Amino acid sequence: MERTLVLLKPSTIERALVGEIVNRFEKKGLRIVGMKMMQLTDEILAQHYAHLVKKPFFPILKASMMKTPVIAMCLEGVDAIAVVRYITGYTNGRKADPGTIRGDYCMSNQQNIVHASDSPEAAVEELNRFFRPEEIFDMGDLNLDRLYAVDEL
Ligand code: IDP
Ligand code: MG
Repeated sequence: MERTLVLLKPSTIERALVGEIVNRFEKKGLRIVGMKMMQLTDEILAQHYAHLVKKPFFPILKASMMKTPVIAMCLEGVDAIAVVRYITGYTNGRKADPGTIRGDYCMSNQQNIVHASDSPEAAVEELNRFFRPEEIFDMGDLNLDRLYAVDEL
């Protein structure tokens, strides 16, 4: 069982797509084990997008990520990190496959609806950055027998 971070970006909030995007992850069978609205800051974005701070588009990216609060989610499931990336789709919404969130809901390379952790290491680091331990909940066996075969758990 893995946990991964998803951020619903300001473009999702502004376009009133929160319910639709949350619905996609829920319907897939990923369990929401943490969820909160928060305003991002210069400091947290410099950490979160450390690999991009020197890119010419970083100031625009930062401003777009601070335009409204975001919704941070911790999603849980077998292989959740890879599954969430797959559902999210390619970074640029214009090139993302139809059926993926970015492919279905955006036209932008930057305002691309969601962030999703890209590796097990990133998931641990990012969940620690966005959530306190007590903000992530242990759901135990709830619904697992409906979501998986016994030998998948
Ligand atoms: P990812 O979100 O698919 O993991 P990253 O390369 O980690 O993609 O970039 C993080 C975010 O930075 C993207 O989701 C997008 O919002 C923005 N971004 C990445 N590359 C570009 C670019 O070339 N132009 C503008 N924004 C970009
Ligand atoms: Mg990334």
